[in-house]
Amino acid sequence: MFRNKKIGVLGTVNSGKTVLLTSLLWHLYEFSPGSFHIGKEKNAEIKDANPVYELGDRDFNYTAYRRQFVEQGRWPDKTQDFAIARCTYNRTDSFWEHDVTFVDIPGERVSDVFIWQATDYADWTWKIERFWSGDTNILASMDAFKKCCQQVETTSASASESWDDLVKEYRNGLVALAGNFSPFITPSTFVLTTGGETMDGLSREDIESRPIWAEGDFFPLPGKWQNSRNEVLRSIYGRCESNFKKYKKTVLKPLYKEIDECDSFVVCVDIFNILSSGLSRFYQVKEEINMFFQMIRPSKFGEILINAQKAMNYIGLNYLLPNFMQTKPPKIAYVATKSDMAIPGNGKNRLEKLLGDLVRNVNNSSYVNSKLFTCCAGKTFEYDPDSKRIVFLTARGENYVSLDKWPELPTSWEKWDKDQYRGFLCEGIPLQVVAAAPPEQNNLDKLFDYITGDDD
Ligand SMILES: Nc1nc2c(ncn2[C@@H]2O[C@H](COP(=O)(O)OP(=O)(O)O)[C@@H](O)[C@H]2O)c(=O)[nH]1
Ligand SMILES: [Mg+2]
Repeated sequence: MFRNKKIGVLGTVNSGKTVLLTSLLWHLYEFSPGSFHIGKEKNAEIKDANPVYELGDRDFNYTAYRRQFVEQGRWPDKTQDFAIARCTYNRTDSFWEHDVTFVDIPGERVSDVFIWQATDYADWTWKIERFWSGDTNILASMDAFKKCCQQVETTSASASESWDDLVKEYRNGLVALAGNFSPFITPSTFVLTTGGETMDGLSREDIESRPIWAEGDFFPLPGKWQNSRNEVLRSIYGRCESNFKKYKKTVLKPLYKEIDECDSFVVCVDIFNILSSGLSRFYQVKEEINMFFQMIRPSKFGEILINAQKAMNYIGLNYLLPNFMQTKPPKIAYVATKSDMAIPGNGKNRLEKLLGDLVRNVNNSSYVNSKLFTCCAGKTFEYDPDSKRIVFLTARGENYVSLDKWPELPTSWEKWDKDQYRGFLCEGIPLQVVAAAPPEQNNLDKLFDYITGDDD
């Protein structure tokens, strides 16, 4: 008998989702009791773990990622915006056969929630307009675009010239929002293409020619253009409308459908990146997680369902609910990733506290079960107490930082100086890959037990 579960892994680009999944699958497929401790007694074992490939271009590319680790000492490449990993396995402490699917969800797409919820393009432009008017940062960033819209209404320029002007101004607006770590960059393909490319390392020229969406740009236009007597305005409006429709269908629908089917979620947060990026980044990540559970609201997290479950459980009549509703509360595992960067001493406790403070009030429902984790999926930084140095490998060989140069985590999200945390930006290669065994992990096993288990 199979026990099926679908688990969403949510996080902004570089929060560590792909490495976490690669490392987890690796530990399952090449299980070794000494390096992955699961079960009540911490001595259960995984048997017969096998990948299930069936989705073609959406399959999580485990084999390639693992090979990059082992043969090239490289972190996984970014090749797709979202991916799905499915596997089956047995556990020595369970008689079920487990069939678990992980969905790697880019947090950036959460910004598109207004596109997703709009009934059509006109509805979206109206909602966006209303939303923008309450946010001074967005208004400032989009000021030139709005002026450009007004200009287009009065100019005699051709449709294609006006189109190019509008694209340029909207793109500039998005660039400004991205620079401020706004959580509302939509369409989000501008910051994360469907091929997984971000804006990191792009030159100014690259950015100036970067499409908003490679399949067809679009942006919110004044509603009155739809039925305007000016043919140019009508045609520009029509073009946006049709690209909007296509975007919703091809970029958002497949992803949001997966999200809706998830039973539980792992939310990956890179605290080190937030500390070295500043307060705006903090709000961006917080808002993204908030919007995900409150606006996208995956089915299992819906108020109505949860209230029904709660009430029926309370009066002991759970069996009266239809089968699909007789489930345990959905789970959220909040994970501070890359925990090897927190050095022993102040490290893990502060990391967990910062994570807890960041996600507080995200999900107030008492029927959702949530838990905090600090995880390392591939140990990269190691403290050597003899030399009092943090040692790590890079593509050019071994490197180190002395302990007093390594940033100490703050105790809270009070005002902090991001420059103080620049040290967290240094990159290493996971230490274990040289031996080709699964990367050394920390708490990945605990996370796995929690999120795939039936207790708690
Ligand atoms: N030190 C450390 N760095 C990590 C770990 N996991 C990921 N990273 C770093 O974070 C980067 C982004 O990870 P990735 O999984 O690709 O992020 P994604 O964009 O969320 O899928 C990697 O290239 C590594 O540099 C970890 O466990 N420890
Ligand atoms: Mg990834």
